[in-house]
Amino acid sequence: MKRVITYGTFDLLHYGHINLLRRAKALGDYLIVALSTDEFNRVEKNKVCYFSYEERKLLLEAIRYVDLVIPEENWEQKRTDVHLYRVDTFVMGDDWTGKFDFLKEEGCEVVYLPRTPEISTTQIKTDLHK
Ligand code: C2G
Repeated sequence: MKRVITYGTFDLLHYGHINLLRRAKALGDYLIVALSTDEFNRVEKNKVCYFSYEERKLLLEAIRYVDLVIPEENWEQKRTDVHLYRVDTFVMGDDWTGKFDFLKEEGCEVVYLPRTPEISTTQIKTDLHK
């Protein structure tokens, strides 16, 4: 049972997120998504989500690739999460390349996957505003 984890806000869920989650799940048997809480988004990522944590969690739990959704409340929890959840592989989109390599020290494989280029929540909001 190979366990994979990834982190993110996943607001205005779109096919770029789904592409990431599908490929992350393909790297193992069980995919955990650590979902940024509203507080973490606001304070640490300067993001105001359209959907609340509970709504974003509901959406993610409906995705066939996702096995468990946990809260992401701070930047530091990754180091303990990988032990707490017995994670084999940590996955992020390649906009984060290099940023989480320290997790290799915790015995975790670190994989950065290419982002889906043409879609983003910002782009969606801009287009809808036109
Ligand atoms: N993503 C992607 N392609 C896109 C948009 C997003 O592959 N077109 C990926 C991102 O690279 C990330 C995941 O989908 O791996 C979630 O994206 P966000 O919700 O924007 O996550 P982010 O704000 O980068 O938060 O501690 C890590 C942070 O919580 C990551």
